[in-house]
Amino acid sequence: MTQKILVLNGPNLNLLGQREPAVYGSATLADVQVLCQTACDLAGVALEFVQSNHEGDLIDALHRAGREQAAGELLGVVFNAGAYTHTSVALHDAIKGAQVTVVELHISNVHAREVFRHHSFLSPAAKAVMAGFGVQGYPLAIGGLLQMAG
Ligand code: CA2
Repeated sequence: MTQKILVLNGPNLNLLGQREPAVYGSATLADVQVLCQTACDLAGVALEFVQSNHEGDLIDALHRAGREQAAGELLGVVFNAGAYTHTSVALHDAIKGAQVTVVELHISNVHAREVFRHHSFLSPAAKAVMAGFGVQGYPLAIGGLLQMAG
């Protein structure tokens, strides 16, 4: 059975490439999906790529991912929760409750930015954290998940 990786993107990431190129670069979310697909193709795993602006949808996706991981169908999740990173106890609880392997990802180096971006509710529940590699962080995080699973 081909295993799968879920790349999950939170609020406003659908705007990637359209604004704030100095912070996030000029690649669009569609470009990011191509980067992820290429990394997964090379590794022989399937990719599910999801973006939602809604916290509840992200929680549902994590619960589903936990069930799929328990069934041996999913290796883990690369999760850019956007600004919910800094606000959401519910997403923290969802990662813990679903017992799903999550790599927390940020395009920018959140620690070099405003103080309100320095705290993450997700990091204590995540297996690993990646920040500041731009959109290349996505294939790097996929590689990390594969190494951990391997
Ligand atoms: O660096 C990251 O990937 C972030 O998760 C991105 C979030 C931000 O709130 C986090 O602190 C760090 C913002 C995502 C919204 O991205 C936009 C992209 C282009 C234009 C406007 C927003």
